Amino acid sequence: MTPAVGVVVMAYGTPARPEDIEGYYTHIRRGRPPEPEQLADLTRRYQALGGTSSLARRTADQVAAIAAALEERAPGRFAVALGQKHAAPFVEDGAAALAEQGVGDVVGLVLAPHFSGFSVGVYQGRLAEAVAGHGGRHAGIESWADEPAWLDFTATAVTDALADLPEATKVLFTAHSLPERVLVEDPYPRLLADSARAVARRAGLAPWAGWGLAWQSAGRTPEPWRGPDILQVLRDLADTGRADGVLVCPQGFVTDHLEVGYDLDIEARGVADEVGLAFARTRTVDADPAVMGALADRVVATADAAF
Ligand code: FEC
Repeated sequence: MTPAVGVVVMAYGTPARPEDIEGYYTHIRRGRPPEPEQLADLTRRYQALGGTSSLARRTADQVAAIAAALEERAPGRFAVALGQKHAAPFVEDGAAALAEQGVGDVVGLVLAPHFSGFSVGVYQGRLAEAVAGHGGRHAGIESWADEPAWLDFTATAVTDALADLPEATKVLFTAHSLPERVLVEDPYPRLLADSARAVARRAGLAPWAGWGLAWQSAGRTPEPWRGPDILQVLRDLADTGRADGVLVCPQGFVTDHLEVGYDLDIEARGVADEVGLAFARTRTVDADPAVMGALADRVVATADAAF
């Protein structure tokens, strides 16, 4: 029996081997190869994680967990494929794999909670075009940052981590920065503020004194990127003398990868050490069964409404 509905679970992608870093970086730069210094800098960051990122394995675990949850909810109804933004299998490969199985109706789910036209919008746009090219229909899940299971998971991660930190610890919710020019009328900053507020409320954090928002991993381009950057926030916080520690909650990411394992665990921790703040960051969701199950529920609801 052919499954009735396809699901392309979409993720960023990572170089499989160190020798793939240049091609990957070129893809991120829309076909422009990086300068030698840029390539050396990125290679150095991957080396700090052991040569490559664990993102591929972690994404595979998430896809398997979502597929298993869908099978439990509706045996035989869904066929699941992986589609990545910057590494094979690409979003278009995921759509093609489903078309080959004869599946025409496709739900797109991005493994990033908050919608931005520049991130989730691009994934869904590419998938919609690919599915249409195979004569199928596409329905995209835009944002799942209000998902109670994910908010609960994140709040518990915050309270667990706070238990080992000084009483005067500030929680900083971070997400990937984007260029200011793409944020005009984009819901991304509002969605991030909303989910941070919801997590803070669940975790019982004091309004504003106990938590704040920061941005991370801004691109290395001259144009303005949304701030304040986490590294600056750490320095400013230390200057005020109002906190003894900081807990970073990378709410914009669902797993440990370069932007978490390097930009936070190495770079931000280094700045915190330098300015004398205790530092920790919350665990990421990875393949947490409750959250993966909730995402499967969203897929089912989207398919029921669209097809
Ligand atoms: O672990 C890994 O190997 C990959 C980690 C990784 C994730 C990720 C997520 C997001 N990015 C977003 C936006 C941008 C914009 C640019 C950009 C550039 C890079 C580079 C690397 C990289 N990103 Fe990424 N991103 C990850 C990795 N990202 C490597 C290139 C070198 C560097 O700047 O460090 C700038 C592109 C341009 O030049 O136009 C913009 C956003 C997310 C979160 C949503 C998502 O996961 O899709 C937004 C993971």
